[in-house]
Amino acid sequence: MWSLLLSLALLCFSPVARAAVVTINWNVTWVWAAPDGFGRPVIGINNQWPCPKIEAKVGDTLIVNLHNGLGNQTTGIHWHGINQLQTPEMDGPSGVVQCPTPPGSSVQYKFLLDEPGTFWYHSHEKGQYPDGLRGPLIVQDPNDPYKGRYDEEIIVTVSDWYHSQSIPLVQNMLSPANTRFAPPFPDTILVNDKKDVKFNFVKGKTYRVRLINMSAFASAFLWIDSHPLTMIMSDATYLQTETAYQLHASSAQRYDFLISAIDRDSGNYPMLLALDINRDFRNASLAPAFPHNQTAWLVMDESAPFTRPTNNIDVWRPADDTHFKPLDNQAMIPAYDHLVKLDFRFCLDANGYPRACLNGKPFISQKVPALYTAATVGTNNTNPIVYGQINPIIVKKGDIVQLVINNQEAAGHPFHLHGHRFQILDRARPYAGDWPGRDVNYNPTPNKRDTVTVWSWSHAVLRFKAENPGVWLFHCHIEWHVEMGLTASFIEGPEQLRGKQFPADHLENCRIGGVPTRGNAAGNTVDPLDTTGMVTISPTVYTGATWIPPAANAPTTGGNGTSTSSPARRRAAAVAAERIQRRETLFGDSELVF
Ligand SMILES: *[C@@H]1O[C@H](CO)[C@@H](O)[C@H](O)[C@H]1NC(C)=O
Ligand SMILES: *[C@@H]1O[C@H](CO)[C@@H](O)[C@H](O)[C@H]1NC(C)=O
Ligand SMILES: *[C@@H]1O[C@H](CO)[C@@H](O)[C@H](O)[C@H]1NC(C)=O
Ligand SMILES: *[C@@H]1O[C@H](CO)[C@@H](O)[C@H](O)[C@H]1NC(C)=O
Ligand SMILES: *[C@@H]1O[C@H](CO)[C@@H](O)[C@H](O)[C@H]1NC(C)=O
Ligand SMILES: *[C@@H]1O[C@H](CO)[C@@H](O)[C@H](O)[C@H]1NC(C)=O
Ligand SMILES: *[C@@H]1O[C@H](CO)[C@@H](O)[C@H](O)[C@H]1NC(C)=O
Ligand SMILES: [Cu+2]
Repeated sequence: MWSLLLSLALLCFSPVARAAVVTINWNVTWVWAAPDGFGRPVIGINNQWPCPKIEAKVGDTLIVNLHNGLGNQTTGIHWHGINQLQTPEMDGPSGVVQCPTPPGSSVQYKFLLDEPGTFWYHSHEKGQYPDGLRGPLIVQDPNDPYKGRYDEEIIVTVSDWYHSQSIPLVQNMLSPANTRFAPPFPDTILVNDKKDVKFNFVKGKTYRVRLINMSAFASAFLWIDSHPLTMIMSDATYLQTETAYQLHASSAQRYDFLISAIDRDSGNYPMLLALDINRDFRNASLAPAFPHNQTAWLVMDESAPFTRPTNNIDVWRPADDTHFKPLDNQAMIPAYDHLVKLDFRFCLDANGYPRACLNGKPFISQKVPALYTAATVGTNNTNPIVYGQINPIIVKKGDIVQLVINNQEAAGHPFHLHGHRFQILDRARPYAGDWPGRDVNYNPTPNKRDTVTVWSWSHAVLRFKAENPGVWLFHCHIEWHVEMGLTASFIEGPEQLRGKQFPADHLENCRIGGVPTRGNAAGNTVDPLDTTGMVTISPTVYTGATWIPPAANAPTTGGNGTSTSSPARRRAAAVAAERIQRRETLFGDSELVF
């Protein structure tokens, strides 16, 4: 039976760690919800929304049996921040490490929770997660170094929220008329998927807050009246404690901090959360009032007034997360074997559609998921040509990679790497320009994260060890920019991926969807170096996660990709667009161009 059943069970892998297998059965379904008073269909789990929190402990194995009960869309889940050691096929991105899960089908995810921390999960199927399919994933640490410093913990999620569904939002965005590359602008901000949240605090107690930013677009600021934050973790890295007064979390980032309800506390304290619309962050006073803000409350005394002001914040000076020190004091990895430099700019494709380019090219989905290509083209899998235009970067197992991102646009972008946590050697100030092309004095004890915000017209320098064979995406975590192509693919340890086997249920979903599982990006198993049939221009008709049966889908985008769609694909897109009310005002606000 598919019920929300969480069986903490079985198997002691080792008597010391007492690791468990945590099994969860999920049916992904449409649900009607009105988190801010505006009703709309959202994507939930087991007919409920908000989606459930997953909680387990480090060393556990998590099994999620996922059934797609959506009827009209495909799906797939990414476990954000989880390393997926030896299980790259469980990482989730559809079309890259697995095939989309068709409606009526199931897929099993099974992987080790190798590190403690605050994580989250979200759909990684086209632009689907802003429709609601995301939630917290907490991995508890029996050996938490801060154990004893807090009494209880709470989760605070922040998210931007849209009244329209993702598919029409992206269709509007991916139009030649969108000459300013504007993403959809959110209608509101949600805290714990609600409005008007109150957290009951007991005087004398200290709380661990796990802040998760589940935004599709906007970064959030956080400030709590009269209560400084003792930082203990960013993403899944324990920090040396440091006091912060304001935080800035970009999409996908997490912060853990302690706040104490000290004895002098009486009354109620506002916690202000505001979406950041100051696009380049160069000048904190450029956007003094943040129209999408929400006041949550730390409630000590329900009968006391809820009146303390929050609009006295006119300058946001959040703590600089790249200056936080990791608790383990790990030094900067001293040298690197492989330099990867990615220049990000918006760009237009041959059809005049707005895209986001890395080194001049947007990521374009291919016919065969890249991990399947890596497994099936033999020794040719070290040749980037076989993967098609997914911005492939081949990295040898064991190499130290220095990854430089030059942001050549006028807004900050949060970049996320799957399968790793990287050291942030440098994150230059806004308008610092490109990386100078040589190493400078870097932070000797850099913070480690899986997502870093790179400021406008500036750069960041990251280092990591490639010891996790797989295909790992590196992308901007603004979901709308992913749909524009702002993604590169690390093909890590290709030698180790040759001949890799895939679970039968994963392969079955490929069969149902008509997705080839062998050969190069175009499915050529005879000559992997023959690029015929690879997709080189994104289709002009965007159908997102809309389910299109394989018969209706063929022939798909062939050759150079300009035969953008079959009649069935066009029909499906038209129907999807028509069903959902379009927001004509979408690009109305000229101040908010990112
Ligand atoms: C999933 O939920 C849908 C919608 O409620 C229902 O029709 C379907 O039978 C469920 N499937 C399973 C396998 O539980
Ligand atoms: C969440 O991330 C978005 C996108 O980067 C950012 O604009 C917003 O400020 C973040 N929210 C919080 C509370 O940090
Ligand atoms: C920041 O913007 C404000 C408002 O436009 C302006 O008055 C101020 O001079 C700017 N500061 C800097 C350092 O550019
Ligand atoms: C919060 O939003 C309101 C309404 O848009 C605005 O008047 C106020 O200035 C905002 N507060 C902050 C601190 O940005
Ligand atoms: C790549 O594949 C071609 C065609 O099968 C083959 O002739 C060639 O030897 C392969 N190259 C490598 C480096 O394995
Ligand atoms: C794509 O191919 C078609 C037909 O083969 C051709 O007419 C068209 O000019 C090509 N477009 C581009 C941008 O290469
Ligand atoms: C799928 O079904 C949902 C719920 O009925 C609906 O809102 C949506 O427009 C449908 N179409 C697509 C393409 O999602
Ligand atoms: Cu971006």
